[in-house]
Amino acid sequence: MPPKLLRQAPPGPFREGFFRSPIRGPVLTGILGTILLVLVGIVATTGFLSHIAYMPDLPGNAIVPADRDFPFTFDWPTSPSWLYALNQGLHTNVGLMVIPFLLAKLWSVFPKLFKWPPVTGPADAIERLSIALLVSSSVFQLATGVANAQYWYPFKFNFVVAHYYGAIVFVASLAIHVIIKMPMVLRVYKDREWIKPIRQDLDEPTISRRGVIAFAGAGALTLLLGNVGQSIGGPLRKTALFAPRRDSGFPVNKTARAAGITPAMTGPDYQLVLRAGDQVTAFTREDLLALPQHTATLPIACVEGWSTTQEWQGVKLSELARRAGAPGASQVLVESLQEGGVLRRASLSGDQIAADDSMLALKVNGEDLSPDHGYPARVIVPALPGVHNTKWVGEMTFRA
Ligand SMILES: Nc1nc2c(c(=O)[nH]1)N[C@H]1C(S)=C(S)[C@@H](COP(=O)(O)O)O[C@H]1N2
Ligand SMILES: [Mo]
Repeated sequence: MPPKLLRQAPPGPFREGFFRSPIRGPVLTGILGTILLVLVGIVATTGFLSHIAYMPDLPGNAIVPADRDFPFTFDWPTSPSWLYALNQGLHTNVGLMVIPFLLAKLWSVFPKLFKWPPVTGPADAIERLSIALLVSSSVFQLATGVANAQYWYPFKFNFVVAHYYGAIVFVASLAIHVIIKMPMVLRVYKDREWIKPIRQDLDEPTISRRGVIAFAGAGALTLLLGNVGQSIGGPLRKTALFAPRRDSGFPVNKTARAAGITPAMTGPDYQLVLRAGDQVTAFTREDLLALPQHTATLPIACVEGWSTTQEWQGVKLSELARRAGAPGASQVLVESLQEGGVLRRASLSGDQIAADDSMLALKVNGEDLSPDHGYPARVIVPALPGVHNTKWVGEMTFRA
């Protein structure tokens, strides 16, 4: 028996019958939960795959390298070239589609927030705690994801670190939730009796259950149509009304000015320094242009979900490895002339160096790279996240 104080619910939303809609209940919540489970399954899978493909040297991570050491490289495949664009297109677009369904589901269970007494025992307390974690981590993941894709950084923490650990909390609390609720959801699909309202004294419905699901579905479709153009790129980018910088066919992630790249750094004195063991080799841009040139049409696919496909021309990374004195190199650390920022360097695995189309691009669409797109030279590798396409490359350190 709970203490006397807890037996009588306080007035307002804590009293049964306060919420009047008869369509709330296990059926609506169960169906919305099933839809969300499928969508969130895609978002979580592609999210962790993206993290594997990116493998940043996270601060506070065990793989953080000593100065000039290599961040951990993962041997993410290099073909098909659109692999990462597809992965991240799914992650960001399906992630957006989650929002209306999550809102509908939260509406469907809202009265439970005012359950009285608030906890009935230890098992109930653990379940409610896991739901609190699930709701807050879902909101956190969606809010930080959308903010990042919109180039809006209202938060002070590092996005990649926060979004990654947020995902772990989310998946763990989701697993607990699914295990606890699965029997109820299965019953929804088996037992049609549940369709009847649980209480008879509520108001007449103003919308059907199907109506709620269709309404959330229409919201999801609207978000999808307003964003997917930037994932596909090309002329479709213009249809992406919700996406930032949709007017540019060839978006710029960070301008040369924002990265602190001055004309003096990229002028006649520019040199690309290649290192392999004790060997140091330097190339001017003229020297690089005199090497065998390779041309390939490849996308840049940003973690933020946009992609753009262009025709690149430059020197194959395998050729540079040979010139550096490390033919068949197993890793390379690429460093930008840019002085600060986590994106100033990236590392590539042996297969990624060896891939036929991997290159240090000097030109795009037949013209010199523009300062914002990485002049004098930038990395372009197939199938990898945009973060590996380091701009304004100053040094490459090969490991045999
Ligand atoms: N030095 C440097 N290289 C960089 C970046 C950066 O901030 N600094 N951004 C990366 C990211 S996140 C992407 S998506 C691509 C974008 O290339 P673009 O600006 O030419 O479209 O460049 C990559 N190369
Ligand atoms: Mo990016």
